Amino acid sequence: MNIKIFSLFPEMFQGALTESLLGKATQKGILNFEMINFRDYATNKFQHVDDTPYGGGVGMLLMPEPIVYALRDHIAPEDNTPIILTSPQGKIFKQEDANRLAQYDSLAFVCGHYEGFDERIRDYVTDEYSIGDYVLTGGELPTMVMIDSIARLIPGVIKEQASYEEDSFYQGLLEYPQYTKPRSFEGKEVPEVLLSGHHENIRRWQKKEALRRTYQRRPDLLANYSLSKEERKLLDAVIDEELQKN
Ligand code: 4H4
Repeated sequence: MNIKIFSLFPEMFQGALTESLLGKATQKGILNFEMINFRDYATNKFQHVDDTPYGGGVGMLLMPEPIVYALRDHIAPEDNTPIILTSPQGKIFKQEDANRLAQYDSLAFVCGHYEGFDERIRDYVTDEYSIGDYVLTGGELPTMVMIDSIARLIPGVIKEQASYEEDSFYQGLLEYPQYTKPRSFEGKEVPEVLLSGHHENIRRWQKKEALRRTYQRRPDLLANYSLSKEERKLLDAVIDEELQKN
């Protein structure tokens, strides 16, 4: 996958895209990142890319020319590459969006910045996403977050493709509690069932505990989750147990 990133601060991506799994995937040729600084497309001699808002108001807005000219210079009109703008006004980015975007051969990200951008820029992008209901100083971190969640779905980026298929949000529930060595840590024991070697009992325990965790922490996910007969029975047992605790 080729990923073009349009940002005023390309050096911010050093590390996030060059280290660990994404760095290794780049070395293997699975991922390719292109950094484009749209300040290079500013139309004034001072290379300004933002200006004050018409109608007054505090802060500065990114002007349309630098971004639009940079997009036009790097993405052909007939290209079906998704052009993704990051901003607090975007659709909340979810796993299903990562799953969809991971299917493309190329993606482009426009990092919003300062206090916002000229509305006309929205006519030149295909998607607008927010990573959450809070305001950041720039769109670079949201772009890194989205790229990370998308790239890990591309074959060869993470070792075990199956591992993401068991991911929390990939299946619509939160992950069950996981344990590794030692068996006993400061008096805290690994659940016996996980040491039993009885795979069916382990599978059922993991499913029940995923339902419990989702019930406790994210009832909204449960509301959208289609329960199998077994899961319905396990969830009923979880609810009974939780009600008895309180
Ligand atoms: C844009 C800040 C608009 C404030 C920005 C406004 C996010 C986010 C983000 C830099 C940009 C901010 N981007 N998810 N959350 N004045 N980007 O906060 O319209 O409120 O993706 S404003």
